[in-house]
Amino acid sequence: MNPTRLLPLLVRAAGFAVLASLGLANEGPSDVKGLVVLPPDVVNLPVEQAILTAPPHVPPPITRTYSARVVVNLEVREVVGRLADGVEYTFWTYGGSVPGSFIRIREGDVVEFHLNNHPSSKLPHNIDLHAVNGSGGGATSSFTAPGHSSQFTFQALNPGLFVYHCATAPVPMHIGNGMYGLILVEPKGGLPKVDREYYVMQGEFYTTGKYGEEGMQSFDMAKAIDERPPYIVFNGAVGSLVGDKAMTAQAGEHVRIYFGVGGPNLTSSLHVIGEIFDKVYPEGGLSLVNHNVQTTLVPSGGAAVVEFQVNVPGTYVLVDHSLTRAFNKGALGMLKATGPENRVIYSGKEIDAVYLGSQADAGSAAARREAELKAKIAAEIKSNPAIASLTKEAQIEKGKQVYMGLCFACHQPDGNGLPKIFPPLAKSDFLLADRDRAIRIVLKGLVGPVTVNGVTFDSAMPPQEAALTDQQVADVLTYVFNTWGNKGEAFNADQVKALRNQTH
Ligand code: HEC
Ligand SMILES: [Cu+2]
Repeated sequence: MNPTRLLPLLVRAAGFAVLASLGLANEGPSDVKGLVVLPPDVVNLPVEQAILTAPPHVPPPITRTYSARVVVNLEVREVVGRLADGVEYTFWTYGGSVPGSFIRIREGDVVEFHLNNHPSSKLPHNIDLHAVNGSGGGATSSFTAPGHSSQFTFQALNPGLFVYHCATAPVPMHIGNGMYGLILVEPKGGLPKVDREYYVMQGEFYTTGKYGEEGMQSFDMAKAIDERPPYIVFNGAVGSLVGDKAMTAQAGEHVRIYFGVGGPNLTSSLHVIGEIFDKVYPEGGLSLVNHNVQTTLVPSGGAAVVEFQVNVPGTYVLVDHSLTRAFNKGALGMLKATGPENRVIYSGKEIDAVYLGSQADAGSAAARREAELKAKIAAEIKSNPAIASLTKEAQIEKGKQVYMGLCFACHQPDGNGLPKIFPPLAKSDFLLADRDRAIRIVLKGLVGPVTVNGVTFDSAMPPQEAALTDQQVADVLTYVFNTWGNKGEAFNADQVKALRNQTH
């Protein structure tokens, strides 16, 4: 070892001695064993500083063909950041990001690991790397008080993609606040070359508030114990991989994603909508390769490597295929591919023609007779106010069932919608102002900006005409117009029918 390297080590060792005598760091100094005397073949290894990257980036592939002593300097910081639009959270991080910095080493490397806990931290932290063969995966040697630094050394014996995480009590809380990341131990022969590599991890956040509830949120231990997280996200926040933060590729390129699950509790059914994984290295072991996989299961505290060639341009959506997690809790990311179309591999919509299906027989004699009778009954009911009010109540009940089966997922059971995504129906001035328009929205959907109670939404509601009968549309709107403080007349199926057949 050359003297310039030795000096800081000596200073650090002396520092430990001072700390020990002051009794400052809880578990650290009492456990300090002193620097290990490394055998000459290790001492003589070339020394490298590990390149660390924040997600979704991955350090460059390792090109050397020999072992090295790799120095990793990882800093723990407690930082306030965005969990969702308008929602803030104090994340506990490795390197300032969730997941923490990506570490890339090679099988056989000897890693000199420094865990530095920033002086502004409120708590001690440590690190358990699943790539370590040894007590606690490093946790017992890395317990570090705020403003302190710990060092331990390990040799990377097993190649693979491994999770690391904090193992300080209460462990689920430290992980639940974002303390996890990935370390890749490349096999000696390296990994096959690809065009792009990305780093994505899934984790849950157990906030005291509901999904989307604005303001600063804190960790809710009771929800964590029940495994009821309001948020399940990729890379530490809702929308961390969408819009201009989406992953990118060119059509024809091979993409590799290093995917891990920090948890602390839930497993992930990883799927990319519109792609098939040409290769999966299941469970992060890099020796076994599975081919042509649609969805791969990644356990909590586990990882997988997935690869696919992006064949045609488009937006590919990365989800946990337990889909309410994706569409209601945040576990959704995107990969945008540009480049020339290949209409043989994927044609796009080729034809849109009218298809009547069973409605085509609606003109048969029996159906006509039934319709006449229904019209008679309806006329009868209309002329009898007592029956009319009873039918309205029945309609509200039936409408509630339709609402709870369909609309609630977006507009929420309390009719208040979700900030910025789904407009409210409760006391919506826009809804109540125009009954025909309300029918048309349910039938035909709605796109583009819409202002409800002074707030503008610019999203898309899918048309429901294929899913609902005229009567169901009338019922659900009667429910919506007579719930959550809304007041209005009942709707009837004829009004809906008239608008359904209108092409505008
Ligand atoms: C997949 C999510 C989704 C579902 C399901 C859905 N909507 Fe919507 N709805 C939206 C979105 C998004 C908008 C705003 C569209 C825009 O910005 O142009 C909207 C707008 C509306 C509006 C106009 C704006 C307002 O708040 O007054 C009405 C009325 C409405 N929806 C009623 C319904 C009813 C009734 C159902 C069930 C039959 C339903 N929606 C099902 C997403 C949904
Ligand atoms: Cu911690």
